[in-house]
Order: sequence, then C-alpha cells, then structure tokens
Amino acid sequence: MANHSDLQKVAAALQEAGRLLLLAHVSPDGDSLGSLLALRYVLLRHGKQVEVYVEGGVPDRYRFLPGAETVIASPGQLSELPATVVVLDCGEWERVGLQAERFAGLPVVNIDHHRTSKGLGIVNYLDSSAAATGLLLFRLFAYWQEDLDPALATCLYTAIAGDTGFFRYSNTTAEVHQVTAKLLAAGAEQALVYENLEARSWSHLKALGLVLERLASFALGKGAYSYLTAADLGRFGISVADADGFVNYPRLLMGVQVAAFLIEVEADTYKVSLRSREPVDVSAVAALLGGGGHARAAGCTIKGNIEQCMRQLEAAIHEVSNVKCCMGS
Ligand SMILES: [Mn+2]
Repeated sequence: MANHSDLQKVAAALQEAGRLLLLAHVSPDGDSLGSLLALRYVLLRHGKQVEVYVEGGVPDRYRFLPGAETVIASPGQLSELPATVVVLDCGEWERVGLQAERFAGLPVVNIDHHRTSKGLGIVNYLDSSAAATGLLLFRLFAYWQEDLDPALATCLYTAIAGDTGFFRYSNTTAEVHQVTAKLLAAGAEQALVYENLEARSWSHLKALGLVLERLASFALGKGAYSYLTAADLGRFGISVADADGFVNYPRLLMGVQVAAFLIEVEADTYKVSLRSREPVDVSAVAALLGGGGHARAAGCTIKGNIEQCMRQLEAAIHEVSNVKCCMGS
C-alpha cells in the first residue's frame, strides 16, 4: 500500500497546477484511457486547463469514453508547454511516446501501479498492489470528496474492469469490488463498457484462428506461446492494436506457468506480451529484456526472428525462475 502522504503530495501538486498535460503509455488500454479521461474530467471541474495526449489516438473500442474525442493524437497538435505533466499507468518515458527532454524542468506527477515503476515525477503516487491506476485515482477523488456521476464512474469502471479482466484476475481484491460497487451505484454504464471492450472485428477473429493453430509449448511444457508476423498482419488486415488480447489464449492452458504472445512490429522486432501463474514473475523476465509490468502481466520488445526471440525469452525466464527451459514445440 502506498504512503498516504504520497497521495496528499500528488493531490497538492495537481491543485497548484493551472495547466496540465496528461500522458499514459503507447498501445493504450482500458486502464490508461479510463484513468486519463477520469482525471481530465475532475481537473476540468476544478477549473484547470487540461490536454490529454495519446500517441496514435484512441483505439476505436474506447471511443465511447466520455471525453475521448478531445484526446490529442500527434505531438504537433499539443499547445505550448504545459505547467505540469501528469504520467498515468506508466513508469518509463520511453513508453509515453514523447521525448522526455521535452519536459525537462517541468514539474512531473506520476501515478502508477506497475511493479517496475520507480517514479518519474517530482511527486509520485505508486502502489504496485493496486489492480489498476483507476483505483489510485478513485482514492485521490475520495480524498478530494469528489462527487461521482455516470461519466466519471464509467471512466473509472473501464479502468478497473480493463486491468482485472472484468473482475476475474488474481488482482481482483475486496477493494476492487467495494470501489466498483460505488461506481455502479453512481451510474457507471457497465453493459456499454463490456460491449465495447469485448467487441472484436472479423479480421481479429480470423487472425485468432492462426494464433490458435500456432500454439506451441516451450520451457519443458511450463510455457505456451504463439505469434503473428508482419506478413500475417498484412494478410488479415489487422493492426498491432487489433491483436490485443491474443496472449490470453496460451494462458488458458491448464498447467501453463508462462504464456507469451509475440507480434512483429517491424522487421525482426517482436513486441512480447507475457502472462503468468505462480511462481514466475514476468515483470522480472520483462525487465531483463528491457521491458516492464506486473508479476502476472508484463511486456517487452525483442529483436530477432521468432526462434531467436523465443531463445532470449527462455533464457530470461530461466534466469529469474527455477523453470528449466529448452526449446520445444
Ligand atoms: Mn494499468
């Protein structure tokens, strides 16, 4: 549990700011977008000037979120430098998609729940035991005694539902359910959130067919993985963002401790999503490969063809756990 004084310091820093720029990570998910738009909503209530930047814009399935239409998608559209920068759901500048130098000398506030986060800001509110950044914002808004309304509750619900797999993952604590009950009581549009977050395109499901066909084991059967190449993406007409969630399929296999999904984002460069069960800490695996995340869900980027990437992944898993690795399929 994070220190309450960290929450108070973050609250004070936000209240002192006049103009703010809110940032999260590239490949935005429900938690990052729900959190960005929830904080925007509350800061506007407080009379602040707020800009939200998401590299590449808001993916289609999140466009229903209140305020999504205001999100700035390219750096050129940002107004003058803001007075205060807030980084949500992210602990590394590299993942924000903007040059850190751009913000040199500006006060930075960081609110995050990734285990690998060290704190980017002058003030930081970090709690890796929290299921979602949205939960940290709920605590901040409770501290400010903010009124919840349907728009704000829907943003926070999206954040928490997104990072808990709709309340199924092991991070779904009593606090998650208690907070969610308050969000529903305030009018969070849960059916709308579910329909949008779970909707998939034809091309996504067709590509899933290939992902399932390619399922293979590694690490002596303790791991399962699949992958898509850049050529596959072209064939199915899907983007890297459309391939979101494929890692959950190898994770479904009984007895599998580590699930991996690799997607070729540029020639011989794979973005790797990792999921795990006890005892493997995939945030440590990802950190060894230059990435980060949580114990049960993490990611990194690896260079090489699929066999080379898998060898690096196995070596990293071997280094952080007692799972004995060898390539198999
Ligand atoms: Mn998150």
